[in-house]
Amino acid sequence: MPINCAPAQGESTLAKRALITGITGQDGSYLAELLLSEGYDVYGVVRRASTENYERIEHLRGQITLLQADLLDQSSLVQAIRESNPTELYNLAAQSFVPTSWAQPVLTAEFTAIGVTKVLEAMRAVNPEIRFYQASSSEMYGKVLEVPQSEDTPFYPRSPYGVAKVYGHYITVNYRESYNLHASSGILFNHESPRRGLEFVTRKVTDGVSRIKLGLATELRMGNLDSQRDWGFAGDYVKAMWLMLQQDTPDDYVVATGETHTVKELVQLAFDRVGLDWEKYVVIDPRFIRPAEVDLLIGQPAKANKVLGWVPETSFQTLVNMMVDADMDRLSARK
Ligand code: NDP
Ligand code: GDR
Repeated sequence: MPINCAPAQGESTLAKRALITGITGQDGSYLAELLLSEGYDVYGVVRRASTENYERIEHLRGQITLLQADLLDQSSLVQAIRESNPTELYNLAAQSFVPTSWAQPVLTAEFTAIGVTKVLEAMRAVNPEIRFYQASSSEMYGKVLEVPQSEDTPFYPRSPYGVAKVYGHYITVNYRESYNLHASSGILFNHESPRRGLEFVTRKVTDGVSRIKLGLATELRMGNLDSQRDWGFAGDYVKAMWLMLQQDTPDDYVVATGETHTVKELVQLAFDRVGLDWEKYVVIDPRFIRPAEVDLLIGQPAKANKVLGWVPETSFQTLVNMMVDADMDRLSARK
């Protein structure tokens, strides 16, 4: 049953309708905004919780329809697909935090790996003509076998999360080849925003810096400052997801900026933004060091540039400034 209904719209076979799993997450919220602006009827899968967790989509509540389902419950997925009758299905739901994948490896495999098969099977049962997007990840490259990483670089995942994403990627490729589905896999490198979860490194840093600046904290405890990531802005990256499903032919694409930065550079830039010296506040805490690290990620987005016409629009510096400013505003308002 729908939890809230968008204003009544004329039913038309031509209407573009999208179903998003993971709509309450960072990417789901930006994708919902994009699809609404493109004239779609937008539906989102939410899972039942004792308290609602719709902060990122609160501003869209009157314009989207939320349906209760869970990645692990096949019949609920079938029902959500039947009710929304989508032309496009974006599978963004996952257990997405890498450290949790060591603490909860089985759950991560069930959500992030098997969950993809459940969504694909549900989609096939209801309507195999639906165009499907799978949220694959640069974590699949792990201990990288090539620099930079492209669609042809072999995978070597370094966490239970990375392993689960490799499964999700290949089951998408396999269903495309086995059943001739319009199923595409976006191999997205790290992308961030003011809506990023607080446990991920960018948001942890921008939130931590803001707390220190405002006198709400005295230190920032961090893990490995040497790892390198190719960081972009989530608002730019959801456009690539949508573009993949507008192509005549389904395919796999790397989505990245083609630049890499260390965690230390991220920390420096964020502290610089509020005029503080990071070395006075950052403490290395072994609790945040991972059992196996992904040292260097840098993507080669040439195919997405060429075929999709997609280019990232937000620089690393702009991204960090945007996130620090948003956290400063949020925390100042609470003081
Ligand atoms: P988030 O962690 O912000 O969001 C994850 C979403 O999945 C939430 O809406 C969550 O719901 C939902 N979810 C989790 N488990 C289930 C379940 N069992 N049933 C239904 N829904 C569930 O992730 P992002 O938005 O950052 O990422 C989106 C996707 O892209 C994920 O698959 C992630 O692994 C992948 N990805 C992300 C990258 C990034 O840098 N952000 C890069 C590459 C890939 P709830 O709110 O209820 O917890
Ligand atoms: P990642 O993102 O593991 O790349 O996965 P995260 O921001 O958690 O870590 C990036 C790098 O920062 C180092 N690091 C720390 N990380 C966290 N979270 N907390 C710390 O205190 C800290 N100190 C240093 C990490 O060791 C790592 O090297 C993200 C997720 O969004 C995945 O879902 C997605 O698939 C990949 O990006 C692409």
